[in-house]
Amino acid sequence: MIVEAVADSKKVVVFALGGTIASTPSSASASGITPALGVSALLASLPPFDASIAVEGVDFRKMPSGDLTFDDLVSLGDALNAAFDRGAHGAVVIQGTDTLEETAFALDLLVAHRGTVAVTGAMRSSNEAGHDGPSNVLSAVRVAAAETSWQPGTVVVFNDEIHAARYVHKGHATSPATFVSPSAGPLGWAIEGRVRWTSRVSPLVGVRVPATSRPGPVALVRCALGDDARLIEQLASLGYVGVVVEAFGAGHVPARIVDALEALNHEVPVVITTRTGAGETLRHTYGFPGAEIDLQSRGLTFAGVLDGLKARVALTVVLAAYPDRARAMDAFGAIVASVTE
Ligand code: DAS
Repeated sequence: MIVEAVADSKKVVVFALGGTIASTPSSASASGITPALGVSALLASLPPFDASIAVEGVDFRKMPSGDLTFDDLVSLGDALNAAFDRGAHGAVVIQGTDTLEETAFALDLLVAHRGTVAVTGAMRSSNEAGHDGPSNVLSAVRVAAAETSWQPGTVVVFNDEIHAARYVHKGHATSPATFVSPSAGPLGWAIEGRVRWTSRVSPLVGVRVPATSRPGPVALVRCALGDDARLIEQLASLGYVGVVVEAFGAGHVPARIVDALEALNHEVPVVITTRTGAGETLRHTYGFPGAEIDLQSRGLTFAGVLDGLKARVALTVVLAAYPDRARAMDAFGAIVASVTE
């Protein structure tokens, strides 16, 4: 479906996946809203805008974002790469906000940086007062169409702000200002039809997952006061292909679980990140058992500035891309380095 096309226009391909933005009250017999609207309805809700932007819509999925899988994201990455091959200037992904920060980072890794991919959605559905869908989509289209002297890669455009996929976090259960970047702040904003960048991020190292590869399950475990090792000890036998541990502070775990983590790392890669939600893991400050120096000396991998969700996305993708563990972990290290640069 093509919404607008004028000579010399910039093509922006818009993929719709469902979410609150696409949700409407279901039948009289059921209660609550469910994803129902396709891309045509979402684009039809926009006011007339820049004639220089030609928008092409694709119905990709129609589901709550919690039902998306890594297989969906690999397919979406392939579809986005194909759209850029066909000459798209930029792309927009519209989906539910619940897993949007994970989708955005996965696409940042999976889509070759030839144009901006702007991911957006809404916190209020079209039957609610203050529906934020149309303004978010319009801003996302403008960000995707914007001329830049650098490659922003995948960004999240929400509530007028632009966030880097590597830093963005859904920080509120219901607020339209839910997306924040606690470590770095937004990259800029979109207002009055203008896109303003106030900072940049370095290009990410990309990953290509072969169509024949099915991403395996990676566990995400959070350390909590008084934890013992009983969960850690079960993870390999449960079939997980990798584990991400959200550790205390700058990358610390209770001394009593260190041996179990080291043993688990002999079975599958174990990545340590911080549960704090901002900042990065340390490398050479704390010397007690279970702190970063101890854990690194036992072979565990540190995620730097990637939070638990982002580290899990990166680990899932590299393990799907490279059957050889050493090669996969080299790729993981390269991603961490490119994010932390
Ligand atoms: N929480 C909803 C949303 O914000 C549902 C979802 O993520 O699909 O879109």
